[in-house]
Amino acid sequence: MLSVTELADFAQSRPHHPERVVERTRYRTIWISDVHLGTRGCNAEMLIDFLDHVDSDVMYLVGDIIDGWRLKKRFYWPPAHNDVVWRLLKRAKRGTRVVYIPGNHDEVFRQFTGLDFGGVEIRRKAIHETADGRRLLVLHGDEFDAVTMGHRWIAHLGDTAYQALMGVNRWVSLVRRWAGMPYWSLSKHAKARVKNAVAFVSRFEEIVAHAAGSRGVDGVVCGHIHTADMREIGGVAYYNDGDWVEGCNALVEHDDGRMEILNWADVIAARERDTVVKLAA
Ligand SMILES: [Mn+2]
Repeated sequence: MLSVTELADFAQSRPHHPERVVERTRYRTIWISDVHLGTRGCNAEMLIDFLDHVDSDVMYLVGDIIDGWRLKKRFYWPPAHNDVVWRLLKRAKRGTRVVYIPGNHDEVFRQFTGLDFGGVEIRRKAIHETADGRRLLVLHGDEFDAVTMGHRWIAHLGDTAYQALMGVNRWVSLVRRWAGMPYWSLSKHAKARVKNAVAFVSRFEEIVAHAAGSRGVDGVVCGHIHTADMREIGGVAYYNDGDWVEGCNALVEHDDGRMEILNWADVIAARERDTVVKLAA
């Protein structure tokens, strides 16, 4: 478990899972959000694998990185979750510009807006300029909950139902891993089939894109709804960087400004297939 002295002594501390020494794929920008450290649903090992394989000039942490709501109810902090924090701080130390935009689950950090901690800039929102000169508004997305869902208690109610679904999801993942099957998210597939969930997602996307358009930017990057997506909505580029509970996604910008959504479970599966082929050859 992470102690305060350990965090203060971060420069000397070592991660539980050592960093892999592999050539990292470099991007201009990386966005991740909805990691939900401090919950059992968080796929910290997959995120560690991601962080060890990629690099970027700028990295945006688009909220819900740590789940303060869950931690308050029940303290859960395995070494892998510590290792994620360690890697994020290490990146900032190595020269990546890290911008942390707290979400609703880690809103406790919003009071530090404008401050820099260990090279991590804490902001309420940001404007990112792409290599091809487009201006993107970066925010978590819970700002629109009042419009999409009514009141905040509904969000909490949703959170409880969501935690229950995540519990089932975790068991499915464990059984699949035990059976040697690749990662697959039950909840992600369930959500895609439930009409209300689909309607909610598209309504959220439209509202966020519309709000961004009225602020005069070319596009918006957000998280919050755990549904990675990139598409044009009413002349505004809408990007959602997904999550690390169900999807294991990141949004990346290439050097020419081209954007891409990475599905890290697929990347790992492809890498493992390659290894098997090489071993067989
Ligand atoms: Mn959120």
